[in-house]
Amino acid sequence: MTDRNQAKESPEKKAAGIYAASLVKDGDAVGLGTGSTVAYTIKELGRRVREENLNIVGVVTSYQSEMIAIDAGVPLTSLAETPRLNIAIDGADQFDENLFAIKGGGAAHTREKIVSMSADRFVVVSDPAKKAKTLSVFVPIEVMPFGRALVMQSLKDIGGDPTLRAAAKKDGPVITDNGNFVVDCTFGEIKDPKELAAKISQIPGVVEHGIFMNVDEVVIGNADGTVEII
Ligand code: ABF
Repeated sequence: MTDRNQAKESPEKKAAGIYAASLVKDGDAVGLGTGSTVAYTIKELGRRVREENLNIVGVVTSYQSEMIAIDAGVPLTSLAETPRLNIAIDGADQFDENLFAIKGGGAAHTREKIVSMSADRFVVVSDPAKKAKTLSVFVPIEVMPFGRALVMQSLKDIGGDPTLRAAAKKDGPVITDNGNFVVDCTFGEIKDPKELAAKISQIPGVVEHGIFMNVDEVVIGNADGTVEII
């Protein structure tokens, strides 16, 4: 990756990302998430492959992570070849103390959900700012372009305020790695993430929403390099 593609250094994200790489064991198949926090994990795994002869295979969740993993020298495979993973590591947009999380700010949550659900252990890496008492950030929803009008109306019907995500610096919508649109929908404070997840999943045209209920632990990095695990 060129410098232009690199996110601003964050000591908190770095601490969490690097610590999570230490959870990966020799022989593991590893799900590699998307985003600036897990990018530290992928690079650290590459270092361990080179310097410690760590023998692993990774499954990526996006083209972005694929490029970082190739650059870092992490050997890759696919879920078709390796359907069961030992561990998956990924970022999040927000999480609560019950380990419900919202993901999809990077428009990769459908693959992230498939990969994380294929893993025996799903670890989220984060900076402290993403911890919330109650989830409240917008829920990213990947939507089949053909169904977008119905999805937008149905989200309003269940109390949401949906916006079609626009591509940065371009006219037109964001297109996911799967060729779909993303609708970002605010619901205010999400008191019951499970119930909301079920309601969104019922809408025809919804490919996948960004509410995750399968997080096993969250590694929160601090600026001094330490981590907290919940
Ligand atoms: C992905 O990257 C997304 O699901 C989530 O939206 C985002 C996390 O962002 P970052 O680690 O860049 O803060 O995991």
